[in-house]
Amino acid sequence: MEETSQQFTRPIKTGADLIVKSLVDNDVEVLFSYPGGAVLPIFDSMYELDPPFSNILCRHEQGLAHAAEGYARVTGKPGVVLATSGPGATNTLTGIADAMLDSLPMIVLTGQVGTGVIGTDAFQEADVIGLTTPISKYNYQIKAVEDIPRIINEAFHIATTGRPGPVVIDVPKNISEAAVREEYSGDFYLPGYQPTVEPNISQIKRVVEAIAEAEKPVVLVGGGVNLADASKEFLEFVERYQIPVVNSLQGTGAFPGSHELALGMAGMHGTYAANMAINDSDLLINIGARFDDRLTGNLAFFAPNAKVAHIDVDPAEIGKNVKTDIPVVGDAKAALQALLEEETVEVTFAAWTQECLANKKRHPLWFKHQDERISPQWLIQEISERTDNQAIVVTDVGKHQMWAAQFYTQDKSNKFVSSGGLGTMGFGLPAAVGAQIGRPDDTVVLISGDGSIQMTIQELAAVRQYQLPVKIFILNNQTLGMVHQWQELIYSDRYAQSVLDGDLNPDFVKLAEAYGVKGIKVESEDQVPAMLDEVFGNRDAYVVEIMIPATEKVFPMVPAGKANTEMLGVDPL
Ligand SMILES: Cc1ncc(C[n+]2csc(CCOP(=O)(O)OP(=O)(O)O)c2C)c(N)n1
Repeated sequence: MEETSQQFTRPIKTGADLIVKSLVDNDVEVLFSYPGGAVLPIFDSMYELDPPFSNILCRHEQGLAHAAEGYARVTGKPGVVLATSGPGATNTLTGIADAMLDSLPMIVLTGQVGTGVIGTDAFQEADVIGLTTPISKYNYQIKAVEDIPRIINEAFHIATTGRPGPVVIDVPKNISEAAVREEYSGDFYLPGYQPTVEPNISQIKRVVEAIAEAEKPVVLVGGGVNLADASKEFLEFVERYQIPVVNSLQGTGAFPGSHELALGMAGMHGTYAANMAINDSDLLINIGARFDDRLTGNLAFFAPNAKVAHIDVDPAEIGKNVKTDIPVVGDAKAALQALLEEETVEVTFAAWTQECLANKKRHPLWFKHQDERISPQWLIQEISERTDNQAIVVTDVGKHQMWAAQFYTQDKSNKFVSSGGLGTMGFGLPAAVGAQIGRPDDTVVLISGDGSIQMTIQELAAVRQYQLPVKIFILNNQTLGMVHQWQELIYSDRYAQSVLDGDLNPDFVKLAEAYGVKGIKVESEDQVPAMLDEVFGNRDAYVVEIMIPATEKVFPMVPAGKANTEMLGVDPL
C-alpha cells in the first residue's frame, strides 16, 4: 500500500479504486470519458483519488472513441476510453470497429449493470460482449474484483503488442463498488497469445534474393510502418536499393511524400504512376499494408507479373487477399532492421526507376481553377506549403479525404490521421481533438466536409473547453460529395439524398461562434491568402468554411470492380 499512498490521497478501497490504480500502473496519461450511472463509482473514485492523468470529456461517446484513436495514431500509445453501460457503450461501437480495421491500440472500459441482473433487460443494459466480439481484438467482462489488475494489464498488453487493436473491458457496477480487502496480483500468463515480432531470417534472405533477381521492383508501404515507428529504417532500405515506393492511405507519411522515389498513393484514387508501377512490376514488396480492396482494385488484375513478398505482423493477413510468394511474419521495424543487416546485393534499377518517374512527371495529379472559385486541391496544397509538409493532418471521409491524401505532401510519419478501413464520416473532429491532446505542440489541421463535420460537430465544445488550437477546414460543396460523384458518374445524375444546398446546411460560422470558436467563411481564391495568414498566424482554434464547387471531382478514379489500370480522369478533362 506504500506506493498507493504516495500516488493517491487515500488507500485503495473499492474495485473502482483498483481500476483507477491499474490505469495509472499502465502509464495512462489521458483518459477520454463520459459519465453515467453504471460508471459513477469509477468517476467518484477519480474525483477522490485525483490520479495523475488528464480526463477529457467529449460530448458524445463516439467522440471519445475517435479522440482515443487520434491520440493513439499520433503518440503510438493506447487511447483509453471510459463510457457508461447501454447507450454509452453502444455509442462507442463505431470507434471500436474503426480502430480494429485501422489497427489502432485502444482500451475501452464500459460500465455494465450489476452481475445479479445481467440478462434481465435491466435499465441501460446492453450485451457489450456480444456486440463487441466481432469488432474488437479481445474483450472481457470482469466477474470478480480480484481479477481487475490482471485483466487491465492483459488488456494493455493485447492492445499494444502484435497487431495493435481495441480491447474492451466491461465492468459490472457491483464489481466497481465491491470492497477491496487485499492486494491482488496483476501478473498474467497468456500462452495462447504469442505474437511473432522477430521475422524468420531465412524468409528475410529470400526477400533480398528476390531483390537481386528483380528488374522492376516496387515497395508498398502501409500503416504497419507508421505503427511500428519504422520510417527511418524504411527510408534507409529504400535508399539502399533505390526502389520506387507507393503507399496505402494508412501508409501516408511513412515515407516522405516529397522524396524523389515517392510515386504516391495506389488504388481507387491513387496516382497513375503508383498504379502503373504495381501493374508493371516484377517484384512487389508489401510492408505493413493489408491489400485492402480499395488499394488492389479487381484482384484478378492486380500486380499480374509480380512475385509478391508480404511483411506483416499479423499472419492472418498474409495470403488473405493476394497470393504471396515470400511470407514474412514480423513487426515492420524488426523486419526492416533484419533486411538492413543482410549484406547489400549489387543491383541497379535505374531504367525502371526512370520509367516510374517519367509516369509521375507525365501524369501528375491535376486540377483546374474554376473562375475565381476555390479549388479544394489548390487550397490543400497551400495548407501543405504553409505548414512545411509537417502538420498533423486529420481528415473525415469523402472527396476531401482523398484530396487531402493526394495534395497534402506529408513528409512525416504518424501525422496522417484518417479512417481508412471503416471509412467513418464523423471521425475527423474528435480524432483531431485526440491528436492535438496527444501532440500539443504540433499544428493539427482537420480537413472535413459539410456532411462529415455534422456527424460529430458537438466536439467543438471539447475544442473550446481544452483550448485546442485545431485548424478546422470545412470544404463545403453543399453535397455529400463522394456519393454525389458516384451518382453523377455511375447512376446517371440521379442525386438521391446527397444534396445539402439552400437551407439544408447550417451557418457554420455562427455554429462555430456558438461554441466559442472563431469562424471565417471564404468564397473566392483571393480571400484565401489573408485567411491562411490569420489562421496559421496564431494559436487559436478556427473553423474555416470554404465554399467549393459541387462539381469538383476526385480523379483519377478506378470504378468499382475494375482493374487499377482502368483509371478515369488520369489527364485533365
Ligand atoms: C457514417 C457514414 N455514413 C455514410 C457514409 C457514406 N459516405 C461516404 S462519403 C460520403 C459523403 C461525404 O460527404 P462530405 O463529408 O460532405 O464530404 P465530401 O465528399 O463532400 O468531400 C458518404 C455519405 C460513410 N462513409 N460514413
